[in-house]
Amino acid sequence: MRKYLFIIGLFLTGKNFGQVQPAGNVTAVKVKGQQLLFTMQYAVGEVTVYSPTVVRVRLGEHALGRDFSYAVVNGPATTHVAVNQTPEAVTLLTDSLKVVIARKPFHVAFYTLDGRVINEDEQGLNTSWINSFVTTYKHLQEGERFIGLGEKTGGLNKRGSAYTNWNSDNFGYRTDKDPLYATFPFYIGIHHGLRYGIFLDNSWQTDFNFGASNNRFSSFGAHGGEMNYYFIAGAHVADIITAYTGLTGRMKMPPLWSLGYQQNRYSYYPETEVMRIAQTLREKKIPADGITLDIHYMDKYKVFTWDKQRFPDPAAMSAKLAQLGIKLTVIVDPGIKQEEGYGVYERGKKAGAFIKYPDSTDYTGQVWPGWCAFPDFTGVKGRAWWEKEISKYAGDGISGIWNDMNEISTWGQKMPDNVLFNNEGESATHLQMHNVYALNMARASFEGYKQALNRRPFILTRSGYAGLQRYSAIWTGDNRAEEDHMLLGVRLLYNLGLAGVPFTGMDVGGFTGGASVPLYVRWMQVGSFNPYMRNHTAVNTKSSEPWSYGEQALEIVRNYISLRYRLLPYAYSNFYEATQNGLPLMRTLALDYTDDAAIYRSAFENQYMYGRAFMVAPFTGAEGFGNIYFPAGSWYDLYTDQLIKGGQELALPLTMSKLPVYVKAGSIVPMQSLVQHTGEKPSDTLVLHVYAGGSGSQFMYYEDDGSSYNYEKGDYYRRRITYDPASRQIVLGKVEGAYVSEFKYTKLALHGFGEGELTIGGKKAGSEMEALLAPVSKFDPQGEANEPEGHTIRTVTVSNGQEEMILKY
Ligand code: NBV
Repeated sequence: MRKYLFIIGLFLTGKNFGQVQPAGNVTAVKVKGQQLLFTMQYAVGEVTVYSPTVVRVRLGEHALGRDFSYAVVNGPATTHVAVNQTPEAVTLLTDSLKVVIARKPFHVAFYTLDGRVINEDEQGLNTSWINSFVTTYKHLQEGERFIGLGEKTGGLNKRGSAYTNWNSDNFGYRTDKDPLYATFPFYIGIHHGLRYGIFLDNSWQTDFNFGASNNRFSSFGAHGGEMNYYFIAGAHVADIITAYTGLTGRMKMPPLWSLGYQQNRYSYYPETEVMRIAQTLREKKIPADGITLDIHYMDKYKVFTWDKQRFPDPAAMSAKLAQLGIKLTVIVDPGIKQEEGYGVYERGKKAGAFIKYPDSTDYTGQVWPGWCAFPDFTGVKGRAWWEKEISKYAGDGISGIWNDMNEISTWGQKMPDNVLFNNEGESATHLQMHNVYALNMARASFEGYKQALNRRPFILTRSGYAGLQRYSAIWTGDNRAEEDHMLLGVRLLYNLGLAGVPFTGMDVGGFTGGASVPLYVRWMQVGSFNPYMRNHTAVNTKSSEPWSYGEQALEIVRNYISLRYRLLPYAYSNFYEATQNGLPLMRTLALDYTDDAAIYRSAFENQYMYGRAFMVAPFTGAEGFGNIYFPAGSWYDLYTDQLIKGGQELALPLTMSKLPVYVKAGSIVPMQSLVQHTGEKPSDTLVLHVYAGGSGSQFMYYEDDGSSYNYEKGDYYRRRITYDPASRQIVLGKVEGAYVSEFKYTKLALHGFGEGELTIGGKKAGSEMEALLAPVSKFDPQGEANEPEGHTIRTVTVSNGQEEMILKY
């Protein structure tokens, strides 16, 4: 029937259905190695195999343009592809996929090698254009779920929702707001035990529809440019993220200090106030590594200047803070005040660094400093000028750059469509460049500041686009100090993780408004299990430093930030993993328990994994009980070691002093002694917690100097730790890399291993019994109930050598 309608449509309109223009039938196919070139009645296209699991589909209505992307940095790898042509279809066979491209009309379907449909165009709709808008429609599979899409509100499962990507400033946004600040046009579909990713690499406004219109199709499209998507197959969600970051790149090792606690407010000034905050952190024994200066540090909000009344000698202040182990991050905005005599502006003007109207006058918009010009980060000239200007902060002792307002946000003015951007030499309008502006600002800040510092800079951005992880961490902007925001924040961060961005955070405590004491405490607890932890609040709000909510809150918050510091070896190793395979620290349960329906329920969708070992169940306030879902396997209560069987939901008592955190049986967790900042040396013993059970696990333990790029030349310390219950052994693998570990000893802390004989390297080993996990037993200041009496773990301490070491039990 549909076929007939199509033919009638063609007949009536010549070639299209009213205004809807399909690609039509394939009229010619050319095979070029791993690539197929298609000519269709009303379009042209390419289908390119990037790897056995990654296939790119590119379609243009008339011709294909320059093949350029700000997101994708790696091209196709040479791989084996068999092509088979029949009058009906062209089939591509890779080592993992079968791709069938039907000719009449052009229709793409992806299959497993045993013939199961993973994803296919919706028959009759396929890909079509309405003027310059292009959309691809995909058949909605029975029970299909959708996850990902980066910084998006809503639940874990996005089925039934539609989203738009257009980077937007969102002061105090609602928890259902769309779009937010950043664009990651990459999602993962899940059905019948299969999963796949689709990355629509198109910088124009893009729209995604996950069955929000009906039960027939999902769709994705753009307001201009080409249909240009990557289909990624994978047995596990993790494989898909790895393949996606294989295309868009991975983060580099962050400076170790940036994993510490960071204290913000809009704004700390003058210098005496900054010093007071730093000193109070130390006096109150709140471990911390950073303070951030918001816009009031500048002279009348002019970027790259200091208000000399408030901060007479920034370098001297940085040096004093360094003595206390505190690093400074400063905010920068893209708006450059148009003012004669302001060197930054004048040099930018001379360099031709600003975005312009077609008549070559600078585009101007009003923001903090008044009327401003805006750098063109999408071209070499603009970036080079910015990189040079930003380098001046190195002399002021600044360690981090915080990129704000880069959507671009101005005071209520709409940026006109006809503003032109360099676009790497091929001028393009605002409509095409809007969503990639911030990515390129982060890029210029990263590249400029990396060079200026000659060590790892900390870069933070509010807005961005796919590939951002190569340059920057991201935070989720101006949230509100409300319960739903804390929970939404968790989902935003794990969604960003699914989009290949591992270094993520939110304004812990809430930006607008003021949190209740219980919410504040909960938020700081959850924040301690976020990749990037900074407390921030707006101007004219209640103070939000850990001592602002009373003694009891202070004590609990101190405990959790301290725990974060003890877990630094675990977090740092997890960041290393992100540099290798793109996997995030903060993981939705859908990453490992993809087909378990319970994890998608609204009651449980905020639970997440922090690395492979910890499951965090966030609660917002003073509830006495909470429902927690335990996925397959077994789980240890972090505080009591009580073992809980997976595959069930439990109503458990909650106490304010403890965030529900569970350790997956079989996990390996390295910890260090408590330090007040990352510049302070921990004790010489690394404690390696191993939790009996499951099928065991592997953990790549990683160390380096925490600040330079020498690790790229082999100056790291890496050791694979394997716990294998089948052979009843724990193996500390041979050490790799030239770096010497900070730790002389490893103390194995064995949870749930019983009391049988232990041998190390074949020799009987003495072990000690410790009441609970030492640091954690002191963890609960109130010594509240539910700590089982007499619970013990066994510890064995070994000297760290270079060679493999086997512990048998
Ligand atoms: O620079 C001030 C704020 C900053 O504190 C906040 O974190 C950003 O998201 N900034 C927005 C400017 C606008 C605030 C209303």
